[in-house]
Amino acid sequence: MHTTVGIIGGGPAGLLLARLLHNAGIDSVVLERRDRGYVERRQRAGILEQATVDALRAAGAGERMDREGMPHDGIELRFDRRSHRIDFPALTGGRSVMVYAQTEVVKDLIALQLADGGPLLFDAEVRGVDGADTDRPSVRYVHEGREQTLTCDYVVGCDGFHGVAKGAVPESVRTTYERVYPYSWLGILAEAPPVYDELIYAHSRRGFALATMRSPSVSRLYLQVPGGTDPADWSDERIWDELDARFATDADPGWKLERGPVTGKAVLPMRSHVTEPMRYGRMFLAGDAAHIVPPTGAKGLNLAAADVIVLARALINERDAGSTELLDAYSDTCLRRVWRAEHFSYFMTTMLHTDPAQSAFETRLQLSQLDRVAASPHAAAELAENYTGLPLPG
Ligand code: RFL
Ligand code: PHB
Repeated sequence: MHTTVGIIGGGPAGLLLARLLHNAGIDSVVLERRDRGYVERRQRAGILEQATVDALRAAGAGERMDREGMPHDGIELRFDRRSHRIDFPALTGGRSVMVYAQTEVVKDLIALQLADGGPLLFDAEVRGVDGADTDRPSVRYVHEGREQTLTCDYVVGCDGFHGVAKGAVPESVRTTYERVYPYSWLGILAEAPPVYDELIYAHSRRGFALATMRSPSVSRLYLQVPGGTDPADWSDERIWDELDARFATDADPGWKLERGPVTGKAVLPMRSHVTEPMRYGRMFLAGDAAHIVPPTGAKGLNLAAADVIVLARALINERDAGSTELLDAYSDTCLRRVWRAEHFSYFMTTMLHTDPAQSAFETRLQLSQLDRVAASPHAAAELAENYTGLPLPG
């Protein structure tokens, strides 16, 4: 089989790239290791930046998002038993975000691709990329029990942090930057209406907590826990009690989360990681395959979308104008945004979590930083601009 763009991975990056290329009349094949049900149910991110929302709409994938997504104009910060709201549109000249889960974005993109797009193969595990630095790269994969080869004009590794594409870049040209945090998140999904219509990020001596949502009747909640925590050690009651303790605020002393059946529970490690460059010959890396951020800044999914928007434009430009200028600039263009998001995610994470080894001095610095965000419109605007996301280049 031959295609113009061979896409490894059917997560948000691979699926959105396939859609953007299809809309421009460029053919692609998406190879996804897992089955459709698994990919559609995998609980992950929930916040779409303005630019991601705009891009999904422009790609013709925004219809259900506009019907069911929940536009949010701010977040609440809780610290030192106080509450402070960050008003996004007021601080950023009108920008906001949309709460619409990654599972739903993925379902919408899969449905479109299967309806009228190029091949999207599930249960197709890629084993390796050959000849990435030649004119005719190829992808080796196993599908229906047989090893097969897809030859391509370009290969795009959208295969996430544990994918194989990165491994096709020789060590001698690859640099990685990494930080692993000494804590994890315990995330739950609960059949309980969110008590409040915005997200709440809480800093407390007991550790970080986040209240977010999936719909008007389903809450998503996170607690900072020690790395290596077994979710089985946390009974539902212990989780709810701990969440209430971390969100406690003197602004509303009787405030409690509404409880309901817990339908999912998982521990997520926290990591920052960047692989540079994001291109080797005719192979490009996009999304988590090239970079990971801790989820405190809600940037992972949005960075994945931004990468493939930049890449689709570059591939279309190469076809239409015969110029590789944008493809040549791809890695640098993306990495500028990636490093901004890396910094913001690190900033949010270290400001809001309690490192088990941190001193009382460091706790006072965190509270001072939170106080600054609450007191200064300049500091709040810096947070709001990063959270709602910078405009895409060009
Ligand atoms: P994905 O979504 O990981 O998709 C990669 C896809 O590639 C497939 N794959 C392969 N396919 C074929 N052959 C192979 N050899 C393959 N190896 C892998 C995988 O099955 C998968 O379908 O990457 P993508 O598209 O770059 O999208 C990035 C986002 O998914 C990610 O940044 C965010 O979800 C990060 N993230 C979160 N971000 C947030 O902002 N808020 C969150 O609450 C949040 N929770 C999470 C997360 C990431 C998690 N991971 C990756 C462990 C929770 C988890 C568990
Ligand atoms: C989520 O809705 O799962 C979510 C929202 C914001 C974050 C992380 C996760 O910072």
